[in-house]
Amino acid sequence: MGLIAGALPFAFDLDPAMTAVIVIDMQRDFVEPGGFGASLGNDVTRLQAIIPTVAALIAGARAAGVPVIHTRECHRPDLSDLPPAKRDRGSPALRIGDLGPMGRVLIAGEPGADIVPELAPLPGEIVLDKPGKGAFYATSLSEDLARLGVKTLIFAGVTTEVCVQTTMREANDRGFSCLLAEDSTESYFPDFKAATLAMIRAQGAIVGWTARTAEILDALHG
Ligand code: TIU
Repeated sequence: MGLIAGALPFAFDLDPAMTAVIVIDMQRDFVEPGGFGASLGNDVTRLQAIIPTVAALIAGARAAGVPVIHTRECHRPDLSDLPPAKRDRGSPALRIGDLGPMGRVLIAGEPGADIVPELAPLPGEIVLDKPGKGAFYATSLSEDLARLGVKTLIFAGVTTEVCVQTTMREANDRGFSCLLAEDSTESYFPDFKAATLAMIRAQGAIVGWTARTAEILDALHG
């Protein structure tokens, strides 16, 4: 059991034997120019900057025998899992399913939907394709976590206030203890990231805890 004394809003007990790291949507479509994130008018360089920190978190989890679960926000090529209400938003010039510089935007199997090469899953790691913002909706995540005996989730990935926060809230409602690695997550909007960290740990960890990646790594190996 590793104690993260500096976690907020108060110390967090981490038992690596019951923990998994979940890396949300570190896909080219969100962090590289020409993808979905850029098509929405966002500056993707903010998101690129966390790749080394996320890589360190993943490496530390693997070394500690903690499962790493990767998610990808993407849709089937026939768009059967893309609600019109989702497709009809965003940029009219480059919508989900349209052909962009990295293939069809947010479509499974296209280059843009791939996880960035620096964070590539290892053979045998769970990779979940998810049509929603939350990773529990329309995926096998609940069953996977039950099979692994996981009770605690460490969150990393993008974007903090969209897919990361949605998944944390889903996990919190399902009884998981949730810890967000605050420097392994990023938003296109600094104010939104700060607000998300604050609202997660407000009211006595109403959604979960936050801590820096280095402290989490210490606890994983403590
Ligand atoms: N646009 C934005 O901030 N995020 C997303 O659309 N998806 C995820 O957060 N993965």
